[in-house]
Amino acid sequence: MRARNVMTTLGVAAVPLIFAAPAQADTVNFSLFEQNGSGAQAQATITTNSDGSMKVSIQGSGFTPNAPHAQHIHGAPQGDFFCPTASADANGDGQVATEEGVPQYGGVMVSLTTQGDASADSGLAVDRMPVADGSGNLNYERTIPAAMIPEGIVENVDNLHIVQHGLDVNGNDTYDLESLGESVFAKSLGVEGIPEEATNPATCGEVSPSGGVETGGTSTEGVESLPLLAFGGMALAGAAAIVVLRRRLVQAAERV
Ligand SMILES: [Cu+2]
Repeated sequence: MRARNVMTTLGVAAVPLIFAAPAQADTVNFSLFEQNGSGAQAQATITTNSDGSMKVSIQGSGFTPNAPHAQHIHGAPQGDFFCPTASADANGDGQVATEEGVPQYGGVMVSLTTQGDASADSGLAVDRMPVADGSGNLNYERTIPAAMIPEGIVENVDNLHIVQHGLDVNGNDTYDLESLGESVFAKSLGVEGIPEEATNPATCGEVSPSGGVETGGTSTEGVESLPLLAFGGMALAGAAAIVVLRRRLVQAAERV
């Protein structure tokens, strides 16, 4: 039985024990493979610390150069989510868009920002997301404080996965509207004119098979209740948050 199932069985009574004996420092490796033909790939390491913080390191290549790439830890502590397969391409356009991937990869648990807030609320904070260099390499390292990490995440890192967004379908080294048009996801939040290229997943990674950790099943049980918002947290966002989001996305689009 997997560790998280044991925790579920123990239920509420186990909670004081979890707080009394925080997890030891532990390192979990992730292999991120390309999504949507992005040509990008990455290796990631998450080290959970005894103080409840989490160091995340990512080294990737093949990303849209000089462009910000939103990246998140997706899934749920006890959820059975996984990196999307081609079956998630609901409209058959050959791309698993952000909103199409949600039922398989789950919502955002942690936004892998470079500074400041790292909650799901910062899922689209592209001004605080890592930017690939001129050669398309993307390197990221940050220790995320315990206070920014939802309960249950540190103990269940091996059940989660990492998604990086933003790709260049037509190979012109920028996000544009020509190949995929406007982002359906951004538009669903009231943000017009953002390229779909900027929001579609470029990589997704589960725990490396070489790490000897079970990588989870393929059940979609329970996903029906998920909001249709892959970046997570934005379902509850008010009008003010949408305005901020629009500004951030427009700035990002202008920058690239
Ligand atoms: Cu994401």
